[in-house]
Amino acid sequence: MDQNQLQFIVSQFDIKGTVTEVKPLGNGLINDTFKVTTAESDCPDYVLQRINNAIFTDVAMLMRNITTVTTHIKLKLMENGETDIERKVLNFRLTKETGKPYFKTTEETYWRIMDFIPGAITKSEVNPESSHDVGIAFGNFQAMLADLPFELGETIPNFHNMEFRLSQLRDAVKADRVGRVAEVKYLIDAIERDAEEMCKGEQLYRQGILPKRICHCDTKVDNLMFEPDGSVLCVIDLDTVMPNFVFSDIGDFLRSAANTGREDDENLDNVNFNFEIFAAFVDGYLESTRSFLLPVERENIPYAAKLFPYMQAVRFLADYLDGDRYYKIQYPTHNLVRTKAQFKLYESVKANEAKMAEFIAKQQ
Ligand code: GN1
Ligand code: MG
Repeated sequence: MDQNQLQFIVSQFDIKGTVTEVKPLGNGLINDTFKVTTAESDCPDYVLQRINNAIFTDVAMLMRNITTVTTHIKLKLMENGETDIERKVLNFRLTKETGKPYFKTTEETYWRIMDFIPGAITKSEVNPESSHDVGIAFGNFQAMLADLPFELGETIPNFHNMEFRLSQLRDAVKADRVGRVAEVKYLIDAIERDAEEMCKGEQLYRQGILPKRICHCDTKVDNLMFEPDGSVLCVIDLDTVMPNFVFSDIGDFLRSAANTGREDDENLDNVNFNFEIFAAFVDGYLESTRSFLLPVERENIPYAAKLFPYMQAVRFLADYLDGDRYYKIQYPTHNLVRTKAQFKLYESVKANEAKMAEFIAKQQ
């Protein structure tokens, strides 16, 4: 995509200032993100994103969800007397012509623009102190959305449904599109051994014991903005905000934050569960969710911690077997390397299960 095309797209939106540059930003695996710089010091810079509409097929619904959520959060922050609200919730710009929060090009690509939060930073790691703050922040995020008076759509149906993710893997195994099944048989077997147990969330839901609440559903560390002093500002990447089990937000954060290695670490010795990060996060999360969290949700936090590396291993492996059509990859075995790293993390979390349960039982 060249500068002229990008600048043309930017010019469709109602923004202030003269655009001087549009350049790639961040490392998301799904959407393409750009930083839009403006010349004037009193005009904000912006973040331009191409929405991956192969994955998010209903862009109008997706943007309606996001607008509903950000408007509600803005209101809550105001009610709570917060200052600096424009740094604590994303602000989307509308198009000049249609007043919609997204622009569709003649080639049917979809774009949106939000204000860049000046001075804010992202991180790929957290320490126990910031993990505690993040626990509070995600708990608050769920608490603020607990009384949302509108229903949100599922932007990706069955997104964190473990039974569905396993069925996708089984389909990929059956189809064996690119002839990779034999090579990873041992991984498939290891996944299948724990499959029934890992579908506990769906089982509890069907029994009417476990509720769905509005969750972020992509709470990895990269999707948080921090002040340079380390305090948490807000969550970004709201495409997957939808009704789900609270496990989603707990589990996906720990999957990224409490991993001593990288999501795609080739050296599995680097990959282990960091209990200290877990403890700090859970302590913060329990503090800010006191008003609504049920015992069944609280008791299953260790399950949530296990579920997400397990689910991510299933998703990466399914994509590997499917010929790498979902996640962006940097080299041919990238999805396999990611699978192994996530499965190793899963095993390490599993080894900490009793310790996690004991910690939670002791919390106020
Ligand atoms: C994707 O878009 P990004 O990179 O924040 C994915 C998440 C995965 C994550 C793995 C819509 O998130 O579910 O956990 O990659 N998002 C979607 O890093 O599938
Ligand atoms: Mg992201």
